[in-house]
Amino acid sequence: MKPVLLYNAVPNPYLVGRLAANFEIIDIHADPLGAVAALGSEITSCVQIMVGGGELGVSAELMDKLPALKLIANFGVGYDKIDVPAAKARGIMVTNTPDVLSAEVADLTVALMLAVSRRLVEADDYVRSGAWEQIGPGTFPLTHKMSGKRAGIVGMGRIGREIVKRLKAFDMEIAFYGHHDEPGLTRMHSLTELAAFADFLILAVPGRPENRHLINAEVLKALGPDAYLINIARGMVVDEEALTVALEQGVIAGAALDVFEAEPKVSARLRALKDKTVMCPHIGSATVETRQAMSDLVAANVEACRTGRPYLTPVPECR
Ligand code: 8YV
Repeated sequence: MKPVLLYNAVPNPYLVGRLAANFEIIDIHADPLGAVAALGSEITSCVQIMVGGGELGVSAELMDKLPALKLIANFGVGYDKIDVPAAKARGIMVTNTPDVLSAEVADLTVALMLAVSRRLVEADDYVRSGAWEQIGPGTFPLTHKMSGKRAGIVGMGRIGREIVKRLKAFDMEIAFYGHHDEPGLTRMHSLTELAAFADFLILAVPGRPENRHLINAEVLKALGPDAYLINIARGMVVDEEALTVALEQGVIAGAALDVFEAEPKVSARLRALKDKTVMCPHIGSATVETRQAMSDLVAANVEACRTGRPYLTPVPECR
């Protein structure tokens, strides 16, 4: 059987099971370059396919060690850690998993908005710790309403549109910042304008270099002391130091974050802000159902490579 290299920690047992039917699976995620060097040229010279999740990528250096590489199949929609220009230059296809996870990530966005504005995590702790019983009924602080408020969405792609569908059910007034007009939605011309409008500023842009630190001290100031930042995109979109300062100083009301600049590392200062933040360990697409749909799409792209049929979901740069 031909080898498939997994460049990320086993992304999904179901996917690995599917791949194992046709390939020998070699997991190199712990030390990709070292592992490839240890494999020996009789194996590396016939590796055509690599599979991995969005957390770890594939460098040009790694691609150089695999002369027969044809496909890098990313288990996720975001492929910011893969050196796509290097892949293109070598004629290597990169595929991702768009669409199948958009609804899931939008669901988590709504959950985070409610969690941070209604302080659900603290409320849970209030009951669980016995504080409610000790201090008495009606003692948990009043929180803030989400329905009818204003949502500003940064990025209006597939996930942004799914978020819009859901927020309409909450009677929210919605505006966005993005490259193109969107029928029926107000498009703001600057991020600070969107931030000043929003009670909830939601990040749904890809982790491209031009999006690094889009959310900085100035944007956070414009967002203001009654508003929340929600990040389900990529950690690098936010200047996390500026966000930490803004939260510490009450420049914004709170933040709900599924992604972080140096994940899985999160600074102790940010973690300490329990009354202003809700945090998740990058779980936007992480349900059994959605991870299975993502796995099926990765497996279909791998199968296309194996059988020479057209790829299902090449990333835009490789189309
Ligand atoms: C995953 C993601 O966490 O799709 C993405 O861009 O960030 C996620 O779905 C990741 O790719 C799974 O390893």
